[in-house]
Amino acid sequence: MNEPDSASAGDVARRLGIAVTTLRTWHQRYGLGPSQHSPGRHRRYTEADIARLDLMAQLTARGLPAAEAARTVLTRPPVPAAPPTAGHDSAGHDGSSRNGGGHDGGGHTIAVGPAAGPAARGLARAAMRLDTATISGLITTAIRDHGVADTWNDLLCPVLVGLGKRHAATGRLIEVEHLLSRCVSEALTAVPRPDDPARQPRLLLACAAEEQHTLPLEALAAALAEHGATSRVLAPRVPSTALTATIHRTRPTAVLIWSHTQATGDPHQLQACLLGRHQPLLAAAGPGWPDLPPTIERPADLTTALALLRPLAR
Ligand code: B12
Repeated sequence: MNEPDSASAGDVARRLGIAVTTLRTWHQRYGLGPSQHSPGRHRRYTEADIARLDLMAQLTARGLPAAEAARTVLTRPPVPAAPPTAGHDSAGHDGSSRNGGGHDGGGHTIAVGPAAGPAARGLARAAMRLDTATISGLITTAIRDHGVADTWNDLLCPVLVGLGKRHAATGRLIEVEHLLSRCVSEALTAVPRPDDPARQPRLLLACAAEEQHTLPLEALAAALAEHGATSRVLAPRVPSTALTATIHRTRPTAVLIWSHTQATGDPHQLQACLLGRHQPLLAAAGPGWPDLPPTIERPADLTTALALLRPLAR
């Protein structure tokens, strides 16, 4: 009989969101295997074994080479295992994973594309495991080391786009999308804002009416803050009347409106922004807008939007 508190390799892989092949590799290379043995049966993982593997998964997700992570794990006293999470992940945590792991239509991973680095692969794996601490740690560290724009472009976008594709292909992973979005939001909000209570922000960043995708605006606001520029952010779902009223009240030098899907990219709300006497620079950002007159700026990415708005922040 199996001990009630022991688990098979498949159980452990599901619980920690890693592949069985990765478990085997860690067992063979680093001795991080199951310790419980009943004669004539496959060996079983105890809670202490699982706790060590959980730590191993977290450390490798944070970018530590597997050999180094294993050394850390093996020198630590045993800790209780984390509660089970629902993630799945067939990418190897030992650095041998294929290209971020997975494919769009199947598998249990988020494909982050060939250009993405190890941090994006680690973030994708942590997201699949619903491992909030690792997700937040990776994003905060990247912002500290590389700044908001590079973190957004090189770490967050590949994972968000890969996640969107997996969701579109399978109809699943809504919980991953929500958890990751929340962690991204929190990390971007934590970027310190310029501290000058006497100066009102001159930039207005808003979501289009009914638009719920807020992260690109949050990234832009954080990137501006990093460069000493403050902005007012209205997000999500800003009705056209609320937007025009805010322009009238705050007289911004520039207004950037985000639409992520055709359903929210109604150009009338842009025209309404220019009806008053105050005429700010108007930018329509995001893939939701149709063709627009050249008087409306169309920044194609975060870096371009930053360059457009920064000079207008004072
Ligand atoms: C996270 C997410 C959500 C979260 C948003 C949370 C939040 N606080 O923002 C939630 C769960 C709320 C959500 C809801 C929905 N979502 Co959604 N979501 C996403 C996801 C995974 C990431 C969004 C994101 O931030 N992208 C940012 C970057 C990564 O997007 P990008 O397209 O690569 O960006 C390009 C440009 O826009 C530009 N760019 C990137 N960043 C920046 C920054 C600036 C400042 C500028 C100027 C440009 C720029 O460069 C990129 C390259 O061209 C996307 C997948 C995706 N590909 O984006 C789906 C996605 C956008 N969602 C989608 C859908 C369908 C929905 C829902 C309708 C689902 C539903 N049935 O309820 C609702 C829409 C609600 C609404 N009315 O707005 C579809 C849209 C399909 C379409 N084209 O119409 C996508 C593409 C997923 C998919 N493949 O199906 N979503």
